[in-house]
Amino acid sequence: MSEENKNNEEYGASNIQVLEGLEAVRKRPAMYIGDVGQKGLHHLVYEVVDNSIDEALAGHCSDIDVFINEDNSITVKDNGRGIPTAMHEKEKKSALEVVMTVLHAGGKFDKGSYKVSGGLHGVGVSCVNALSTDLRVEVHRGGKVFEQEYKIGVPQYDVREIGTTDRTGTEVTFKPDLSIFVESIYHYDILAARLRELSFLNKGINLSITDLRRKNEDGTHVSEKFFSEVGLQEFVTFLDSTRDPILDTVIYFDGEKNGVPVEVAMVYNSSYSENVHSYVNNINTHEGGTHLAGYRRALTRTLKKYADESGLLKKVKFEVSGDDFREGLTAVISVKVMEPQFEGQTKTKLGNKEVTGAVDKAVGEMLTNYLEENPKQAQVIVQKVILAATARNAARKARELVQRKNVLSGSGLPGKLSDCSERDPTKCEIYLVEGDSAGGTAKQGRDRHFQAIMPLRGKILNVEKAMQHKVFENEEIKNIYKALGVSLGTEEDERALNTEKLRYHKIVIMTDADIDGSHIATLLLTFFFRYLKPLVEHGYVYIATPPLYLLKRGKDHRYCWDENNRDKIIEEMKGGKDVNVIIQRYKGLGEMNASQLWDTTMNPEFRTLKKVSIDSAAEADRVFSMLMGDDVPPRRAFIEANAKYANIDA
Ligand code: 0RA
Repeated sequence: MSEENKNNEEYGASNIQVLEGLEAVRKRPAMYIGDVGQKGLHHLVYEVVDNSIDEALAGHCSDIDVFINEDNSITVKDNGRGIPTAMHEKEKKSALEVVMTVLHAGGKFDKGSYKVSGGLHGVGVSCVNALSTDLRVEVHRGGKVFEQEYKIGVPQYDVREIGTTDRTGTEVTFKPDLSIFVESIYHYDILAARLRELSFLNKGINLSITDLRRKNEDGTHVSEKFFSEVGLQEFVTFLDSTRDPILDTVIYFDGEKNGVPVEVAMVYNSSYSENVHSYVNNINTHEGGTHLAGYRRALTRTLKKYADESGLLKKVKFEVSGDDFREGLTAVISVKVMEPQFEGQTKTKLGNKEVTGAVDKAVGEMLTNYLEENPKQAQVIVQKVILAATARNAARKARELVQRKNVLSGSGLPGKLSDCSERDPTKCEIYLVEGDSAGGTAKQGRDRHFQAIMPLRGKILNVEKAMQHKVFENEEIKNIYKALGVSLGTEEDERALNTEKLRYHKIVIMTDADIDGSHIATLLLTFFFRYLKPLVEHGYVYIATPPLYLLKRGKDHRYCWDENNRDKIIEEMKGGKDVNVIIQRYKGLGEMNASQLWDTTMNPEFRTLKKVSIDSAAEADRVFSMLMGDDVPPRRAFIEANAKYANIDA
């Protein structure tokens, strides 16, 4: 066989492999990017940005700019070295084409570099390419500009030179394939939150986002820049910006232990909740893992030792537990691991055993130094721990009372619950309804076969401001636990939640479409986020969307959910004639009768339920503490900015 033929054959073979790889991605996109909803759609952007972050971590890139283009496509531009364009020996095509079309090819070129980014699914840019109807890459490298375009991952021509340049970098523009994704719109806020998070996690990189679909009043496009000089120190301060700090500095470590880069920052505030966020290779490890274990071990050991030696614990008559050291603690732990093993239900739990020791060492050292150098602050921490231990002791008693009552009261279901007859939790729904009167309507309107109704009286407790024992003593909250069938954790881990006996896989919050209703929904969401988080993470929590208007013209009755829709329907109903359509504005659920409520809000065939999800645990944490905290101005600003999403008449 001539050399040329052989090459052709290899070229053909590698092309077929490429097509097979990309085909696999298109057949089972969820396997590669998690899902094909809003998360997956945004994940495409992270996947591309991660490549640029890697280039920055390798020390070759300082600026990464993201654009949401007018047609809802995305451009990610960096000033790195540019993806190599030379012929790739084995594949017999440009390295650029290989990176863009072969699964997992991205990182393999640059052996020396510390490739730790690469996203949760770590699939690389080729996967984004396979899931895009159109993708264009432009590389500035060696004084030349190169480009290549693809359709659903298939190159439209060989990599070509299109000009000269005096800079280096890579620019990728892609348009998601909407025959694959069920969501199509990019949300500025979601992308901005992730870029902000990335800026904190990777100090020294200039990140920006620009929304070319929207303009400010002054004519410029909506845009933000993110840059963090001091990394996680700024992150914890940002997370705690609406809480009251009790220390005057951030406790911080940045270095390498046992060959593992570890960065940790922590602060204490006057609240009762623990907010520890952990990251591995820039991925939020929701389920924790070995790095978190190392952190907790060192925190408890070091603080306990200090507290014991200080003699401050002498007066405390009961055992101080690990939890007591973490009340009011906000911390971020970020490690970079070469070959991370991700475990757990959502693959966000770090399994690498060697990391525990590394983080333990780092945190032990950081805290020991801090306590030695800051005796006044150390006192403040120990006092806080004693307070927490005292409260926990009281909480334990309250909880035991709840647990005993659960056992004693027969079926253990609250009297206010109108249960459904179905017993398979996957088919069951529970509506948490604002007020007894709406509860009554919902009870009449529901399908009692699979829908349970639980009316809630007025405003439930603001758990953000309450000590744990107050939460467990609260009647309304006890009833929710009982109705759901989840039990409170045991003493070792108070926040552990037993969800095996969960009685409903849809938990629907149904409140009035007014300011009070939104407030009640927010209080409930705060409670779910802080005390029943696994239910939110599993996607069991929903928000009902009752209609805002009923339009009547004779026998023609129509519902609508927003103003635009209302005006359109009015025109339709008029049919060009000058008749005035009757408009009824619903403020409360109570204004609807049972069949209207069923038709519009509860009937699975017609209703819209909003699934509650946590895109960024850190951002959710900050928002909840802000919404439920004492500081009014940031709350007002948030509500004003988001009212349009929530149908609130502010
Ligand atoms: C491999 C090798 C080199 C650069 C890159 C990958 C690279 C990839 C991406 C993806 C987005 N932006 C990027 N920037 C760079 C360079 C190897 C060298 O120049 O020696």
